[in-house]
Amino acid sequence: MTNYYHDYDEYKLEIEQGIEEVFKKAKKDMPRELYDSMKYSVTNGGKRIRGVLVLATCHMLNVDFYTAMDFAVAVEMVHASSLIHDDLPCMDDDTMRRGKPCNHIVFGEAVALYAGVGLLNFAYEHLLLKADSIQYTKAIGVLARAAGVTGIVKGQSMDILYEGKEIDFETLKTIHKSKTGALINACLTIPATLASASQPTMDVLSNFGSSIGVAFQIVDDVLDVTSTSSELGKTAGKDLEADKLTHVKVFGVDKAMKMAEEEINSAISGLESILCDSCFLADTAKLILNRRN
Ligand code: GRG
Repeated sequence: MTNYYHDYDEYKLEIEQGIEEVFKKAKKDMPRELYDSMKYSVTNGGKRIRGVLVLATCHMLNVDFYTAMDFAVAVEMVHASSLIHDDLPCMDDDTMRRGKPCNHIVFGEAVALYAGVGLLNFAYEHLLLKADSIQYTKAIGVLARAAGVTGIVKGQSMDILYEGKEIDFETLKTIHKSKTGALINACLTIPATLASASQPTMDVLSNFGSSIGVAFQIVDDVLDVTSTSSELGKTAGKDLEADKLTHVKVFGVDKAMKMAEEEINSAISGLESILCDSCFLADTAKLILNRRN
């Protein structure tokens, strides 16, 4: 795993440099406060696991590095935009994210709302202005679908609509699959689309993405009750306080972790059938299971 952590940190650094470059170019065209607010949320830390998955999968499938970077940066912008909106008083109503005050605490609710919308649109603008092939354009569609009304927006709206109501476990799984899993899944299928991968490879990567997406959310539920706010960088115990239906509420911590482990094992074993060096992806799956924040 030593090489793995080194490679992960290299990818992370590249993404952070990529974000800085994109923002440097855009600075003169935006109102100062909007720029500061957008940049605050996309550069204020985070594990960059989505961007890293995009870069590593593109590398594995021999996708050109600059194209991979365009998408890694865009995916992190979409993710940051969803976090800004998730923390708003009308949503999760949080005050802390990545160990720092949430966007709306620093810039106010109205600016945070613009920053979230701005980042989302900026991500697509950044990609669409460079789209020079069918694969590139299709991959933008994959991202838009993951972020949109059958992906993150679907999951979050169901989450809000069903708050305080009795829901069954299947509905919970749909919420998680959409809210958290869709973007993680896209981090695997975007590279496969860019590489015009064969259908079997696309399926393996998509299944891998779905399984690690489910595991990611289960571990998130577990960490909400087992970690402290300072470890998490956000308020711990929020699900319990809101009496939210989670894997932990239904199954308890141990069984929930066992379920996450099963998803990770299934994700890793699925990789065996593709003819590429997928060690990095397998190690990332293990990282998701063992993460502490
Ligand atoms: C603007 C696309 C868009 C959607 C708005 C508010 C909302 C609708 C969706 C919220 C989606 C959301 C935040 C789901 C939770 C996903 C999740 C577990 C996030 C935490 O990801 P980490 O741990 O965070 O990778 P870091 O900070 O490391 O990047």
